[in-house]
Amino acid sequence: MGRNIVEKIFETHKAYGELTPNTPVGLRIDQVYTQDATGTMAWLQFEAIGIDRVKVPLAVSYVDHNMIQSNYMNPDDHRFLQTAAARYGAYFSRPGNGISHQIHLERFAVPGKIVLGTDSHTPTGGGMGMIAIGVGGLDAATVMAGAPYELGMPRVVLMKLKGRLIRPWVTAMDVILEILRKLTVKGGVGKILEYGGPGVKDLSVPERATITNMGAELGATTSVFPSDKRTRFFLRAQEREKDWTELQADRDAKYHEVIEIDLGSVEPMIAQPHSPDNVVAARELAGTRVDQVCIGSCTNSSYQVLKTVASILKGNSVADGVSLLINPGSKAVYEMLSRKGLAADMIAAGARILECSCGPCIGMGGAPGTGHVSVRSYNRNFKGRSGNKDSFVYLASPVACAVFAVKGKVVDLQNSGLHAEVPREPASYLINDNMFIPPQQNAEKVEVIKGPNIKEVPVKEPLAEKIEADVLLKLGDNVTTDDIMPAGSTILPLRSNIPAISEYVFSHIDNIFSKRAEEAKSAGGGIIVGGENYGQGSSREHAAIAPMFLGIQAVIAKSFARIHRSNLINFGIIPLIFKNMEDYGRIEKGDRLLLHDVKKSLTGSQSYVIRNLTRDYSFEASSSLNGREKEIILSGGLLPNTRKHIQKI
Ligand code: MIC
Ligand code: SF4
Repeated sequence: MGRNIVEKIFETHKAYGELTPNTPVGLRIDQVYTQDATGTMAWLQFEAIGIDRVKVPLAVSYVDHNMIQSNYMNPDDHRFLQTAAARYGAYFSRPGNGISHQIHLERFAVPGKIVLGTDSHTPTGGGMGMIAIGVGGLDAATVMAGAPYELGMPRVVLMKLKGRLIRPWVTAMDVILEILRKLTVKGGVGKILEYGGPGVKDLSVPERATITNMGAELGATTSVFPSDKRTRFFLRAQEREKDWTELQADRDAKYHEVIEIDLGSVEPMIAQPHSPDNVVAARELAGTRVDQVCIGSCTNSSYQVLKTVASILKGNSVADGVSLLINPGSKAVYEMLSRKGLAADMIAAGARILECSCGPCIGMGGAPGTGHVSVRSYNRNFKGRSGNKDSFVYLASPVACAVFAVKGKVVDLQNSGLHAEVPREPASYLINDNMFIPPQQNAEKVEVIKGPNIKEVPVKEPLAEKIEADVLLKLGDNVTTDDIMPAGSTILPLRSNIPAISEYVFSHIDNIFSKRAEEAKSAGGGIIVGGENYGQGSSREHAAIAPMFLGIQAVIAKSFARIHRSNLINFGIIPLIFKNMEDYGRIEKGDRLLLHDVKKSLTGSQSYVIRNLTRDYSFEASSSLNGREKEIILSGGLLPNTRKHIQKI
């Protein structure tokens, strides 16, 4: 029987399990990478597991998020990550090299391999024909310690492309925005999107990577393209042709679902505040005033697309009311733009060029002003993520962003009167790996240096038989990890210090939440109630560790996003699902809930009877933990559980 690409890669990496949807499958992993904002925890956890050297063939530690050095915390973390990489056998990508996903695609991604990254946009590597999955730091640490990676087998959807993009005005970003419009932020949950069809050959590897990167916003486990002539072309241009292998689905491959997209009918799109799936055609918003424009990030930083941006800016000026920020995704791309005089065209137009890092995408500088409209070629526009919850963030292609920056407003691109060069993929890239420090040999003597802001990883007390606690917060659908554990330049530097960062849990929603949770601790802790897709967005495990630290005992929701669900389990919090969705409506903030026989229910039917003591009724919730997940919860989390297994070896 014919196989699709996902099956082909999973079969060659299978450690145990079956490729049947929803059943657990263990995979042997080829590559793991971390970024600084999640990486400090991941490496502290790796250290706590007690293994001497990483056991995967390739590990890379990137620094790209926490780049503003307004005090000692971020540079201390950078030094910690550098020394940990040297001590434990990982490459270290120095600050300045660029954004993990962009550089990994350029220098390390290999068709047919499996990579895990401690960041939800790791699927960028899917553009290279690899299975690239975002995970929490502790999952990455256990895999680096030698364990297989286990996940519930996703369903595979064929995204069948036909036709060609109408360049230069329509880009890969518009394709993924159109897909988000169709499928929504929940549309990919439990699925891998496999791209195929005749339209694939119209897209270069960087264009494919834009699409797979932002597949994260669909909630998909990952997205993957075939590896073909265009993949070979990109690898040759990166002087890595030896890494190329062809990878295609068989003609008679089977899929759980097929979605067709005609590239020729895609037009310039825009996502409106405050969700990446709130998408309309850009021309529908023509005339909307723009105050800020940001171009770059891990989604849209290829040389070819930034070259097109430069061609639009050349000889023009950024409009009076607009501030244009550009954060190129990699040093290599930035250097090429500079050497070809294209960065000069951007600067001349009035662009503020930022360093090669995440920057404004995660509120690390570049926050918009009050009531301001910011249009960004990034992937997320959740409320407050920019650093200002009183601003309005839209998402559009880099080409659209450049036009809006010059015009000072949203316009119909085709009739803007501006010229844009049709993008052409370069046949050779500038290669200079001087910002990578390769793994060190004889590393036993390397001292791992920890600054005063780096604190131990807390561990939960073992699961109790009874949970009696107050509902501290009741939330709606699609709560993001940015809502749970906000980022931004003040909070991000606290990523290595759980007691300190815990003070900011849910702070954008309820600024005394952490105080209330601390107070509730002595009365049994707290419970959070959520709607559908709870915990969508990033992979930050801080959205689980910090609530755990504040005494949150359980989250009851209608459904959970994949990475956040794993993170909750990894830190000993049971993700409970309402059996009857109407029961969601009956609970109020402040209600006191009682769960009896928690362990018995967990090891038995996974059905829990919950008594609402305040309103005097009972309802049922369930958990859908597999054998391994149950064991993790019973041990008080993945860290104690992994230690137990390692001691047995
Ligand atoms: C994001 O885009 O939200 C982040 C910041 O890159 C996160 C990781 C983090 O919170 O450190 C992600 O996407 O996983
Ligand atoms: Fe960085 Fe933004 Fe990409 Fe996250 S989405 S990795 S913050 S550039």
